[in-house]
Amino acid sequence: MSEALDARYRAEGYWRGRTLGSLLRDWAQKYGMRTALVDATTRMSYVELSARADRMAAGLVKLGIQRGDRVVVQLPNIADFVVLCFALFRVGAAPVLALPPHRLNEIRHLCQLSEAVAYVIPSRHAGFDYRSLASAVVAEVPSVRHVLVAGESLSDVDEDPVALDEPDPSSVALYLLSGGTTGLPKLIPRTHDDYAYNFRASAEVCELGPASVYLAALPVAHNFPLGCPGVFGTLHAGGTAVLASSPAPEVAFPLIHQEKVTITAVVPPLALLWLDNATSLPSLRLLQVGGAKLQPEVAKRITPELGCALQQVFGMAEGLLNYTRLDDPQDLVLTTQGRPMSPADEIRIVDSSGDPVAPGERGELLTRGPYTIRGYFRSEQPHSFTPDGFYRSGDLVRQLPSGHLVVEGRVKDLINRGGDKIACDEVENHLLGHPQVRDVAMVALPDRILGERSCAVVVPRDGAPSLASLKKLLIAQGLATYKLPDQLVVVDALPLTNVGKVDKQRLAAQLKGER
Ligand code: J2J
Repeated sequence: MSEALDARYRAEGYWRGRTLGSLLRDWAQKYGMRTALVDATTRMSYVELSARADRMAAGLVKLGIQRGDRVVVQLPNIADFVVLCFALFRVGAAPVLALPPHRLNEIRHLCQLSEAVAYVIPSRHAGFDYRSLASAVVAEVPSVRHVLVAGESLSDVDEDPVALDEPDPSSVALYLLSGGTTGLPKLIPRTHDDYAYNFRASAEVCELGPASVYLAALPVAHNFPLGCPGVFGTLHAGGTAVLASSPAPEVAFPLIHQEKVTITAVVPPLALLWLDNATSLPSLRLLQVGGAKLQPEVAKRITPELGCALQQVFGMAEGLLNYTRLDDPQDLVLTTQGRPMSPADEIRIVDSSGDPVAPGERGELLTRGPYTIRGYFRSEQPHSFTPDGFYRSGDLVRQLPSGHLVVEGRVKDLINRGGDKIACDEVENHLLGHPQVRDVAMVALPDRILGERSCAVVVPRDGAPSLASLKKLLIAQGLATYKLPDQLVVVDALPLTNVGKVDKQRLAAQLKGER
């Protein structure tokens, strides 16, 4: 079954048998001294980027990092992130792309699960000391032999290039993190073949070319700014990728002006923030918005107030990408989350028994295709995939006759806090350790800016806990900052379904009045 699909993806040219490291060699040949990458301190041509990746690859090999190894990378938007990724691709070792807000709880898990041999960090970023986090990780995870600090020890990973065997293009190039439905983040193995197609086809949909300047405003470790088309798609097209240290208007807007940025990607709360601080951004042609549902009222403001076209993007690190197209009628751009990127994407929309819904009806989106995974790394997830290899997205959608999808909700127990995904059960498990928490349910409440904010609904024991004490506990447990509840509601009991599980739908409805 899956072999037949693989053969089809190769025969039809989706998978071209090239490694990401060798693609950078092609780009260096083709685009030479054009500017590939810009960050706060560096401007690098394609030739220089490729040369630096070779030197870092040689340095990694000297450290003993080998093909098949995994390295947890937790870097902000700096040029070294990109150099390191390509260095690892050339070695055939895979980066595991952690996000900057992750803390001990997540990083320990990622290092243990991936048996990472190295962990790469900034010294400090956004007021947080990553060195002390790294010390705690090293103390707990024996596989981690090296901690490399950007701007410090990572700069010493620099040797004269050595000849390296090409990795297998069907092997894993990188691991993205799952927004997850349960527990800690799962690792999403993306191969050279599939990820190359992901960013190549995305670049085509967004009509990128050598004149394109892409601003990575979101954390570049995320699939959206990395490969949809993101930094990698921009490099494929011969454009320039600019890395912003923050998406705040006071950082991003001057960069858009100075670098004549033509395209960037944001989550809906950032789109709102940019709109509320709007100035003229004459170079900007396209604003991609995705990661969470964009309300039509906000969508409508983008072109008049920012002067650029809007593209809605409904993507997932597991694969499937839906884009509104640049020539789509305006009502589809404003009110849908786009249609699948690839002619080889297969989608099914099913009811709770797994049967296809009638056309236009709402159901869960299942998908299979040339850049969608068929399983997580080392994780038994029988519920995440169908026997014939479709990924169950957990998203409730309906499809219009044009093929465009409208996201209408979800079946997964997750809070989408302005694009940051919070698996409820993970937070609930930690909160159950609080002495004043008898029972707890995390639910999403509507929020004007975030779309959804997180609410801990607590059945107390020995007097009600404070929100501050819940947050303190989660910080002490090392949870990522975005997982802390925004709000606390104390109740006598949680509503249950007839199988005895917490009825979150009813709970959310009961809390509708909460502000
Ligand atoms: C509603 N929900 C959306 C949208 C994602 C591009 C863009 C986003 C992601 C991403 C990505 C949504 N409207 N426009 O990887 O390459 C929710 C869905 C989906 C989940 C995936 C990309 N866009 N979502 O957000 O892996 O619930 O990827 O299943 O972080 O985000 O989350 P994630």
